Parts: sequence; C-alpha cells; structure tokens
Amino acid sequence: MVLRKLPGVSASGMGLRLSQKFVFLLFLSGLVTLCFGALFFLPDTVRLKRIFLSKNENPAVTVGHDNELSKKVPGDPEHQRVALKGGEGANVKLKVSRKPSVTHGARTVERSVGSRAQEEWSPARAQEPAARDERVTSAAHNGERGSAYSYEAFKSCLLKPALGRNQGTPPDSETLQRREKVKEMMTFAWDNYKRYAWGNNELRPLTRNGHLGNMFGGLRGASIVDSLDTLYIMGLMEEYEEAKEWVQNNLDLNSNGEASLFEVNIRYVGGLLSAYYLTGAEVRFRLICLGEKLLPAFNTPTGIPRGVINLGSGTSWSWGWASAGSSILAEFGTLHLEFLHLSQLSGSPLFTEKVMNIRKLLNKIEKPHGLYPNFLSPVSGNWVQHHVSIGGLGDSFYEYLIKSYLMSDKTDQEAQKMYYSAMEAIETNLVQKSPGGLTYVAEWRGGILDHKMGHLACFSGGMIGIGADDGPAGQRQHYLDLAAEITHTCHESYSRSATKLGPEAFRFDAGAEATATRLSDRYYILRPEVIESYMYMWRLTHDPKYREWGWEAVEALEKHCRVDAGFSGIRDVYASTVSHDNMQQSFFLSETLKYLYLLFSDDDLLPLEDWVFNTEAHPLPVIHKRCLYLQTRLKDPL
Ligand code: DMJ
Repeated sequence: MVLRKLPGVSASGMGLRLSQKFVFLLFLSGLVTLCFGALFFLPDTVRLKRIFLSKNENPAVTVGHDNELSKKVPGDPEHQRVALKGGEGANVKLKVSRKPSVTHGARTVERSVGSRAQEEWSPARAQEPAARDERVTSAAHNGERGSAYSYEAFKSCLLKPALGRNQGTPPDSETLQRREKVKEMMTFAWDNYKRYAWGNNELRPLTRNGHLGNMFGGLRGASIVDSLDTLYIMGLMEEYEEAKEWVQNNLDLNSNGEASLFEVNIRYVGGLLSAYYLTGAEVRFRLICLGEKLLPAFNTPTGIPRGVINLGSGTSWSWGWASAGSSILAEFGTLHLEFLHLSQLSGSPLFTEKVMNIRKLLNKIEKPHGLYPNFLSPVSGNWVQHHVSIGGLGDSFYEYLIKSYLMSDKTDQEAQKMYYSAMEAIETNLVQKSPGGLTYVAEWRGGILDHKMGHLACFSGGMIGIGADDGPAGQRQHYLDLAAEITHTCHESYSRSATKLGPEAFRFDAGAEATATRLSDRYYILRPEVIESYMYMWRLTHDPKYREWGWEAVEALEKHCRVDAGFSGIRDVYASTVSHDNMQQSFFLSETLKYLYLLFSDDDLLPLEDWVFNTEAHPLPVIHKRCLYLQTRLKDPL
C-alpha cells in the first residue's frame, strides 16, 4: 500500500527508473561517507574507531609526538629521524590538535610497533598483563616519543666516561685493598639476599628469610632494583646480570597495594633510571609505566601529591600520622630529579609539569622566617605545622633543590635561588655551636629550638659541600667550612659510641654533646648519611681524614653488623654486646656500600661534572647545556 503511493515505484514490482536508481545510489554513498567521517569524532577509546582507522590516519596518534618535535626543535637531527618514523601523514595532521599525549589510550600500542618501544619489548614483557593496561600503552607511546633522546645520543652528552679511565681504581695499594673489602661486603650482602630472600624487598639475616613490608605497594625486589647500579660500578657483572634478568622477567608493575610515593620514586624509579643511563638496560618502557602509575597522587586541589598511593587503582591519601591530612615536604619535594628524567625519556612534559607546579606553589607561599615547614596541606596549599628540620621530614627537599640546579648544568636558576635562600634561613635560625665547639643543625618548632640532630640530617655536610661553589659571592669558603664542621660533628656521633657507629638521633642539651640521650634514639639501621658526607668531602677536599673515617665505619660494620647471613642493623650503638634488628635494608646496598666504594675510588668513577646522585644514591646524568634540545621543548609545553 505505501509503496504504491511512492512516485517512481512501478505497480508491477519494486523496479526503479534509471534516474531514480542514480539518485538513490548518490544518497546511499553520501550516507556512508557521513557515517565514516563521524568516526573521527568518536572518543579515542571507541573500538570501532581503532578498527576502521589505520594508525597513520588516526590524528590523535600523531598528536604531541612529531608535533612537538617539528615545532620546537627544527633542524635537530634526532628530531628528523623521529619525524620520518611518523610517516608523511603525521606531520600534516599534527597541526590540528594539541591534546596532551599522556592521556592517549590503547591505540598507541599499534603505533609503537617498529619504534623504540618495540626494541625494548622482551618476550617476558609481552606476557605481562600490565602491557594491556591502557595507561601502560600510553607509556609505550611516550616511550616511543622519547626515542628522540636515544641512549647513544645521551652517551655522547657525557663529558667523561662514566666509569673513569680504569673503573676508578685508586693508585695506592692500601686504598685499593680497602675498596676490595667494600666490594667483598657487597658480594656477601648480595649472596645472602639471593640465597634467602630472592625477590623479596629485604633480607632478614638472622631468621634467613625475606621481608616484603608495606612501603612499596606490593612491588617486590627492592634490594635488586636498589643494587643494580652498585653491582655494575663495582664490576660485579655476573651479579648485575642476575639482577637485570630478574627485573626484566619478574618485576611485576601490576601491584595493587599501599605504596609510598616517595619510596617508590627514589628506589624503583631512581634505581631503574640509573640502570638505564649507566648500562643501556632495557628498562625504559617499564620506567615510564611506573612513572605513570604515580601520577594520580597529584590529583589534589593544589597539585601537591599525597604521600600514599594505590598503584593499582590510583587512589591516593595522606599518611595517617601526618597532621591534618598533610603532605610531607621531604616526600613531595623529592621527586624533581627523577621526574625530569622521566620527561626526558618519555618525551612527555607531564612529569616535569607536575614537579614544576610543586615548586611554583612553594615559591608563592609565605615562609616563616624564610623557612620551609615540614607539613603542607594538599587541599589548601597552606603549612599545617611550623616544624622545620634538615633531618627527617625535610631533608631531601633541600638536597633536591641544589641537585636540580646541578643536574640542569647550572641553568635552573630558580632552584639555585630557592636553595641558597633556604640555606640562609637555616643558618640564621637553626645552625648552632655546642659548648664543646661542635656545629650542628637543630630543629625548629614554631620558633623554639630542639637541640637535636638526626642521623638523617648528616647528609647535609655533603650537600652543603657540593653547593659551596654557586652561592652568593665570597661564600665558597664559608660553605666549605660549614660542610666540614657538620661532617665532623656527625663523625663525633660515631666516635663517641661503643660500637663506633652513630645513633639515630643525638642531642646537644642537658650536658649531651653528639650523643643520644633517649633509649629510643640509640639504634643504627645501616644508614648511609654520615658516610655519604665523607664521600663528598673527600671529593671536594682530598683531606685523607675522610677516607680514615670511612674505614673506621667499615671496621665497625664488619664487627657489629655482619652476621652469618648478611648485615643487620643494631638496637643500641652504645652497647658493647650488640642486639641485631634482623634487617638488611635495601639502602645499605644502594647507598652505604656505594658511597664507601666511591670513597676508596678515584674521582673519575662517576665524575660529579656528569652525575648527581638521587637521595637513594642512584646516579642520574647532568643534562648538559649542549644537549638541551629536549629541555627547550619541555619549557614550552603543549
Ligand atoms: C634512604 O632511603 C634515603 O637516603 C632517604 O633520603 C632517607 N632515608 C634512607 C636512608 O637512611
């Protein structure tokens, strides 16, 4: 019935006239074109879009990759190489969209084939479920983008060979013997970890088993990741290969637990970054995946990250013990070095933007007497308490200011300014001289001094030393003297104990001078800070006392901390019969033994012109001015 009413439809059947057929076909083809075109406007995650559009046709894939490169580094040979990889269509489409690339989804997997990401794809990784995660796939994409900064390009930026002319072998036999001893300690610590705790985070040397703990959100193998670069610089190649193989085949990033943003960053991100830069190990892809898993912690009203993050769900929260849901200065202030390198390797400015935002807020906020308190609200962006310390809760924030400046080849003047103003405020308000003539850095509680210095604060001797050259005019010697005085005080805290190891905290009140007065402060957990300062002061002054002090520490560690199956912390440094805490901390392998080894090596092993150490002693390369093209790109983000 209806058909009969339609013009052009014959009564005898459904036949159409030729002209009608033509119009109908025209209409049909128009409809098909319209539908296909509409695919371009679907969200990136819609499957149809990925099925129908080939990778070179997908405009989102090309965004932010060649776009950034072609816009910001014209003429750079590395850029040209990458731009070609994108295909001709890439550069044309790039001009249209300026979306940040990190949010790009699974589509990027296809694109990464044939790129750097593919080079790094091992069979083990291919089986890893994480590879199917959308954020991970975007990392693959970014890994590819980062291929502009190839490993070879990076190596050509170094001024000197990383391991020196002869692996830093010292010319005199006594120092060489001492260095060999430290290497033996590392082998002993490693072998026992391997035998009794392989894959766990730390070794429990008395009970001969592993410890996982709850700081790393279910990530495993902290001692392995922390040891990679130490094993490598010590020339323990068999052990290094074992460690690398474990990372490649067994380090599972798909964990789902409560992690400290700070600890995962300094140990895992830092450890993997160093392994990559020192050896070219194929960890770049995984590094970027891990970096991305930390990003949700920054989703706060101010962009100041919270301290704890679930690596699986991305939910983040503040430590229960931190007052009023605050974030900790030493935690959110100790991301800068690693995040800058994550941007270098991924080509994504996002990591840099996150840490620059922290710096911006810290610059803007009013500081009591020019000091930075330890607790800040990630919601309001205001200080929560006025407790200031260069030890625990504050320490590595200051360290990362001066090291950001040094790692930028002294171009990051903002970091320079912040560091020296902070130092000035610390000197005015916190630095004290004891009646016995020992210089120390007290803690500050709303204007009242607590005459206590933590073991953690003893890193400051080295920090002030490496910062001596670039402060206000005429201050170099002053800073070198201050660094030497603090290092001397920290050495005193060791030499005044029965074990010749230093307590967790020592005081300068009620008649005490560099000794712990409370039972709860008497322990030593294999911490590195005092030895770290010896190492820097040795490099800066070549005063033989620093090597002697380091050797005293080796003897004390051997005598009191070495047990049958590894090294252990002790509960009371003042007791001549020690009680062990049954824990071989991963930082003993990454920091304490590394700094000792460097102390007894020539200065050309990891020269300070080329390397800065992150706060877990993982060496990260200085980004030299002549290799600045990526930095230029990052300063002018999408
Ligand atoms: C290490 O994890 C790092 O050095 C950190 O900055 C402070 N604490 C430990 C070592 O004591």
